[in-house]
Amino acid sequence: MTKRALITGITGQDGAYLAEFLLAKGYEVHGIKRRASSFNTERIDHLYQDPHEQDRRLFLHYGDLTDATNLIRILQQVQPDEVYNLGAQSHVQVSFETPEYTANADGIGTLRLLEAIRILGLEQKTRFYQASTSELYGKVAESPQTERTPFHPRSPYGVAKLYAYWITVNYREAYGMYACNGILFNHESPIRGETFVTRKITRALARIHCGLQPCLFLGNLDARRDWGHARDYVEMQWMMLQQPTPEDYVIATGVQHSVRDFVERAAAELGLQLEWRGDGAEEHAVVARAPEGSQAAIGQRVVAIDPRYYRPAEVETLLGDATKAREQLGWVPRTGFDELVSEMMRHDLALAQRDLLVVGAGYRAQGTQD
Ligand code: NDP
Ligand code: GDR
Repeated sequence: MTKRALITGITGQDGAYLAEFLLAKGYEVHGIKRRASSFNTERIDHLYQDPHEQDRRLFLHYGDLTDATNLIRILQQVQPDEVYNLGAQSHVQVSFETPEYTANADGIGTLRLLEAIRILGLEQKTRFYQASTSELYGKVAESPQTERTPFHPRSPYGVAKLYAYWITVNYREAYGMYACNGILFNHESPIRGETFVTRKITRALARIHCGLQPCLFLGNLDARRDWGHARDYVEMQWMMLQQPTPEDYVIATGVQHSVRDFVERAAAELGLQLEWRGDGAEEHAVVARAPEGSQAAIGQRVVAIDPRYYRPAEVETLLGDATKAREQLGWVPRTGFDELVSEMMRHDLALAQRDLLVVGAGYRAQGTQD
């Protein structure tokens, strides 16, 4: 029997990798996409099948986590074996500006999905994955963080996800549902949203190298994260739903780097050597060495601080201990930090080179707003 999966957030980074992974496993994949005034399916366009094709295995439904009736109707139609709740307003800084919407989509949205499963009597059939996050730890109580580390979220996003975490646990305990939380640490890729710090760095440095942009503005360079590759992490989302009993798992690499490290490593990929000067809000990096052909000039100030990117409350450091996932799910992170940065940098260099051609032909290149 072909298994059927429903993915909320299929148009996002993880949704795209997960859809590809499940299709390769032979699943029929249904995804919820939001109505937008412009195309928002770029990440899954390579998987798209024309509705007139025979033996179609990818289906998209219009919907939103803030619309309960819509979710009930989609679940009733699809009758999924597995639901992956990846949909969310996922940007931490933006959540300070849209706290109520973030709570609605990320927190209550999770409740709506769980209730839809219950209302339709699918509790025994449908397995549920909740995209929980290392942001739950926030102001960390211990390091590294495990499934037993207490939570102290530091943003409206983290607080909304805290509700989603506990309501998932509660439905498991109250109704015997197969529902679990993947507490995933930061994971990135060439299709990471352009305003998350890693992608912002690789895009901007590639553009600086090509002469398309003079400088990259960042906030807290000292923030430390445990960065892995999204492609590796979605496999664990699936794995969590294939176990005999539902449990919650930390997924992380166990290696930590600062934002500054990420900048240096990404610049090195382009052959650029940076030199840091000043401190605090005055800290900046200039080019100390550049390869032939680079448009970045020696001495050019290419990284600077813009306090606009400081957060009202910051998560300074996160480092995961994924021992449980390693022992029970066979988790091994395949992609290390250097390889991750290198893959993202190569991808964004190719995009910048394409933009250079576009600009050379007299057209405007892609936006750089963050
Ligand atoms: P993205 O921001 O790339 O994708 C989020 C997805 O959610 C998009 O498809 C977006 O649609 C959709 N979405 C946003 N709001 C709604 C809504 N109201 N109703 C329905 N769909 C909505 O996130 P990622 O792929 O990086 O992350 C996937 C999930 O994992 C998120 O829940 C995130 O919070 C969580 N997470 C992510 C981590 C990471 O490091 N990437 C780490 C830990 C947890 P659209 O394309 O239209 O905007
Ligand atoms: P995060 O990711 O908040 O960890 O949430 P992000 O890449 O946005 O920030 C990481 C750290 O970098 C610092 N930083 C900046 N961040 C952004 N976006 N832009 C900047 O200019 C900048 N300068 C410094 C931040 O202050 C922060 O400390 C991500 C999201 O995917 C969440 O959905 C997910 O739950 C967590 O990862 C795990």
